[in-house]
Amino acid sequence: MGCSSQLADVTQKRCLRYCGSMKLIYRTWSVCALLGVPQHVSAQNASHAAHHSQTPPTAVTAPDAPAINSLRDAGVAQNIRTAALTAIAKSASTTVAAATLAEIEACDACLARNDLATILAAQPAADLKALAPTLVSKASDSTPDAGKDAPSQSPNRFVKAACIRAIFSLSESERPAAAAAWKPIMLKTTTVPGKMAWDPKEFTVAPGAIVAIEMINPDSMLHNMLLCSPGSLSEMGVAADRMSEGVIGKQRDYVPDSSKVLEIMGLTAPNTTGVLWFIAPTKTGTYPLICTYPGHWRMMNGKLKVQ
Ligand SMILES: [Cu+2]
Repeated sequence: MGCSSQLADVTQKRCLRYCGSMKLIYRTWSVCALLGVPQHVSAQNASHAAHHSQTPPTAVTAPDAPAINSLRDAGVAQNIRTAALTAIAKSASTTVAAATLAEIEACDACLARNDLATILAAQPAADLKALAPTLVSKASDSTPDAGKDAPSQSPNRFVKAACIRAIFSLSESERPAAAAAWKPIMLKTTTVPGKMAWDPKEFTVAPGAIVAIEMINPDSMLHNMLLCSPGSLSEMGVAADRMSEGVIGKQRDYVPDSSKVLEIMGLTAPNTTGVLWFIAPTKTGTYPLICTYPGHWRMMNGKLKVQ
């Protein structure tokens, strides 16, 4: 066998191997197409994907931004979150309420925590009553937040606030006895149309108090409300303004990626009401309340005095 025929032989073998691989890839692809196998078909996958991969079950994508995780990120419509939670609940043969609580616990300090708490509180009373013993035990768990010197940002406080909020969404006669000891401070403010302001804008609460702020938005603009670390108003405001430049800011509801953001009431549409339940910081001080919609913070800020 000459040199040229050897070369032809090798080339032919490679070609056959290549064609074989392509056929296999094509056949696999065709079978998948025929079976209609989507990328994230099962709820189990949805749950798994939500926590362990970059590709969430119901991703909102944009060309120059990472995929949004419907269970962890801000800027996701509530119906998308609810669909993901419903899929998880179905696969685990549990209620959406139980699945949502599990996600809140897995969330730690994720940007979706208040939205998830809203979904939990909106679940049917029968499901919340069934979950009540768990909600009470988690709400009463004082381990990480106990004591004056405990960190004021323990992620556990999000779980506690969500559980208390869910219990208080039940009518008084439906609540477990333990709830009688909880005295939430119900605060209310209204956005002033065209003024980029809240009325009122200053509140005082005790350290560690259970607080609910309701923000009624009769304005024609979107507004949010973030509780941030003392002295961080300008830093958070500038960070928020910077988020107006790319699509990521919009996707994240203009919530700066900072540990100084303590509590998040997401963007609240015109003529709707936002609600934020939280456990007040254990450290006394003046905590800024900020609307981080770009351009709003200089005028639209307030104070939560913890004393
Ligand atoms: Cu605003």
